[in-house]
Amino acid sequence: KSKGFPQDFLWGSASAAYQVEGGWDADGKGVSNWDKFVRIPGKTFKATTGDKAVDHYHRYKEDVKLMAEMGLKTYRFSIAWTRIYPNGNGEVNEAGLQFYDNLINELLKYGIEPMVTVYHWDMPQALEDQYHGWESRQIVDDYVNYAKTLFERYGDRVKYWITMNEQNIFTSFGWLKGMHPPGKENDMKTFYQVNHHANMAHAKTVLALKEMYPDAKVGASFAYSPCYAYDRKPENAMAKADYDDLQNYWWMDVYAYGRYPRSAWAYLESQGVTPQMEDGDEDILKKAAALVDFMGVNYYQTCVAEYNDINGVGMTNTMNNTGEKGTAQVQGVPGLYKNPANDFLPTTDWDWTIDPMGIRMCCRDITSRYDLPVVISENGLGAFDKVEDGQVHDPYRIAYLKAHIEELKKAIDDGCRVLAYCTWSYTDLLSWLNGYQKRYGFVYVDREEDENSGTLNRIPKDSYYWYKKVIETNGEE
Ligand code: BGP
Repeated sequence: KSKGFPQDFLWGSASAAYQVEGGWDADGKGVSNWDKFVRIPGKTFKATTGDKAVDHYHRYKEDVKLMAEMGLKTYRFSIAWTRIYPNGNGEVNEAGLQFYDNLINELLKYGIEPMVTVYHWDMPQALEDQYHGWESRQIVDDYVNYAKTLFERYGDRVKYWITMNEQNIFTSFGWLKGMHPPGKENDMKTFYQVNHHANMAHAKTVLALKEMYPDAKVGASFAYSPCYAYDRKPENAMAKADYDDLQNYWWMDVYAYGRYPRSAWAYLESQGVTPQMEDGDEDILKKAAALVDFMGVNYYQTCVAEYNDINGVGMTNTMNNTGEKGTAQVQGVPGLYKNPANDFLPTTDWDWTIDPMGIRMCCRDITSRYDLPVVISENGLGAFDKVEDGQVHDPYRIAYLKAHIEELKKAIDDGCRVLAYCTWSYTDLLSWLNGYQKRYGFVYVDREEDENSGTLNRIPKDSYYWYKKVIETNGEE
């Protein structure tokens, strides 16, 4: 018989500041790298911006009320650094601090546990201008200073903290694929240096939090795509091992063990791209790793690894950012691996595989490799939704989430400690590269790509009412 979900399981849903808030210059907010990046022609799909997004900044009360009616146990959201420190450092902006006070208090009023992401990709542009943001070691102190300000202000009410969202994605898209700010391509050397800075920022943030609030719960959120070897050919099994070392353990080992995987490090040495470390860094990484409470996992899909010839495909091949099925191209690292499609799995309109078992594999791997509890900080289906007679019927989303929750339950039966499950997303919101029509929410938002069309009215979808029952029955629905 299944153990089922623990009684105190946190059924949740997630968002990120830039994707929902809007109010991009409201009440003293500074300009972020994304505010700037989306204004570069051709950088994002349909030249959509988050200027207004879904106006959560002004409508948070309405959004939280719907959460309460749904019975949501936790809401994961991120804080915009530029609201707190418009210039990244220096003077703090009280109005920005106040906004998150209000949001947190509104959640607590209804008994919803706030789960706060310190950084979900929106870097103050002032720090890009001052020293190129993540590329400079100076970022570490500014990051920790910003994080401490949050802990001082909200630490009495916020127990769950996520230091950083998907470091693997924002760094690879920013320095290898050219699709996130600062828009660089194939800059391996900087990519690894930036990652070391981010790891130090994460680690020092963990140490600072635990010093101030020893009982707080903290971890980083990692975009985890478990990987299958293409077939039983030994060279493809090796491709999988390379993929895991360089794409998964390269980050998770740092969060959990405080060290880089040895074989990945050796590969970096062979390429002349190892990051520069300072004396004492390893010690700090290790101390933080010992204090981390969970691994945050954003799970969307699995992938396949196949040996990639030295003249093979690279990282800058086209992604499907249009929702036109079948347009994504294979990406890879020459000499190591490439990631072909998996014929055994269905895909979304954006060519992401749909593989519920993958969520169980994430939990299993983290449990056996790190023996850490897991917080599923994102999981969801991006789809084109339609309003019909004032309703949104999204059986495909319900099917997707239901199948993943069933596999999560099996992971718990397998002995994994899973603390929370947050769907992506709560309301519809901006998809960084895909605009507003790739929808993930339980709550539909009437919004077009154009800032000025759409009422921004909220309509709970069928999945909203379904998830309400999931929560009521503690996952038995
Ligand atoms: C994750 C991000 C989210 C969100 C989600 C969906 O990588 O943490 O911010 O955007 O993916 O991705 P997309 O919007 O590309 O469909």
